[in-house]
Amino acid sequence: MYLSKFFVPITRNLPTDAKIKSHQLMLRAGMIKQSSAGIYSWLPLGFKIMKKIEQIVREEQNRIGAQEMLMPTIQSADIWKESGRYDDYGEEMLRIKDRQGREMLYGPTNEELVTDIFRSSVKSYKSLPQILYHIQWKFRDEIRPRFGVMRCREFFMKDAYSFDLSDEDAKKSYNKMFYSYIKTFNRLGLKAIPMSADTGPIGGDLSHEFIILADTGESQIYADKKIFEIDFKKYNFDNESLQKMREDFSSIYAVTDEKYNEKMFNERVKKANQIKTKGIEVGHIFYFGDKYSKPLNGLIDSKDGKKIAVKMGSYGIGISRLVGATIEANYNSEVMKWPKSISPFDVVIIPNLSKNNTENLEKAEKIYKDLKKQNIDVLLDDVDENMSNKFKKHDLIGIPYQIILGSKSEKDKFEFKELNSKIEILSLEAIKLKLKKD
Ligand code: P5A
Repeated sequence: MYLSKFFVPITRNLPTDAKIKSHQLMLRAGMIKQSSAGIYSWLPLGFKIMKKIEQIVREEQNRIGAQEMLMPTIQSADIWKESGRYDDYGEEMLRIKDRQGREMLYGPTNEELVTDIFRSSVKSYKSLPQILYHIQWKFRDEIRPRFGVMRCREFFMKDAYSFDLSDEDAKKSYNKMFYSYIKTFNRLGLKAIPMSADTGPIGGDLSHEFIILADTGESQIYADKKIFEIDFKKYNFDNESLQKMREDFSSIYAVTDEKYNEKMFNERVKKANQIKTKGIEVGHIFYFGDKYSKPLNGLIDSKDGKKIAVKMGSYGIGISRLVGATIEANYNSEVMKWPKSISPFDVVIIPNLSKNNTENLEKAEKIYKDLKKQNIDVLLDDVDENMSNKFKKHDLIGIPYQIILGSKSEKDKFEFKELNSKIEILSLEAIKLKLKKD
């Protein structure tokens, strides 16, 4: 992609309500544009990053045997009346009437709809377990949408739903998902801490939030540093090992302010290990048994012929929120550096084009073609502007590697820079190796 052709409306003008760095950066770098309060258009740069996040989430869901589907955004109010949540959900639900006067709503979540799909197709324990998921827009009419994509009204979520015969089996599904979340956030370059949580409007008695540390987060966090030493790679993908992993995490102190107890924190965590900061909830998982299957008649024949309500859990990841959360975790001193796994491009070529330097542009185009052939996703900054402006712009776009064609470049060697590190002078072959190796 040539930057001159790429639709990235970089701007200096910020609305006064852009209070946190991710919101400011996303607007400045032309990643999103607000269309009304808490509702955003995703412009090409922001959209590309969000799609990369979505793909990693998808791969890790598929890996544990969850199956992707797609449910609509608009739902009938009837199933919500059956579950009893139509009234409970309150003002956050956007209610709509169609031309026949039927009550509809823009889905804030999908427990009811997926239970309806399940009850009409699955009858026997032989078809269990099942995990279904989709990645779809949700709408919650938040009273105070704020912080850009972090707390908005329309947002993109991965939501998965598990169906099991017994509580015991359902906890196995829960453990698989717990593991999958740790792995997913790790691939996104984030250190997420699982914390046992309250269940709110989703319900149930077992729940974990996955929280990343950031001083602009909405929840206050108290945790023991040791939690970062747990390495998910040492656990196998069998239930015994996954249960052990969940217990290992639970054995280390990590809570949000709702569950905080100062005395216990000081007793259990030595001073040097105490983390007291803010955090952002990027995922939330729930086990609620038959809370929805019972009222909605999601029944299955068990082995002994009895009809029992299927045991369910639901598992959410805020995909659009993760774009903002990743920025909060990685944007420092005016420089954004995307983790390699979700960077909008693998590398950017920045030729010095001052004094109409066509030679540098030609060189850049040659490198561009060569890297493209190797399947490296490359951006060429062919915009005619001075180098200092270019660098400022790329500090916002955040591509982690730069090839600079400037005064220090030699005939076959170029300046290669990893953001926040020193420049090296390298041949194109050495650069390719670097881009591959990391
Ligand atoms: C789990 C999946 C649920 O909705 N039902 C289906 C369950 N959980 S949740 O915690 O309410 O939401 C899951 C994740 O979605 C993100 N999220 C938001 N992102 C942006 N703006 C919002 N207003 C918003 N609300 C929730 C969070 O990442 C949350 O963990």
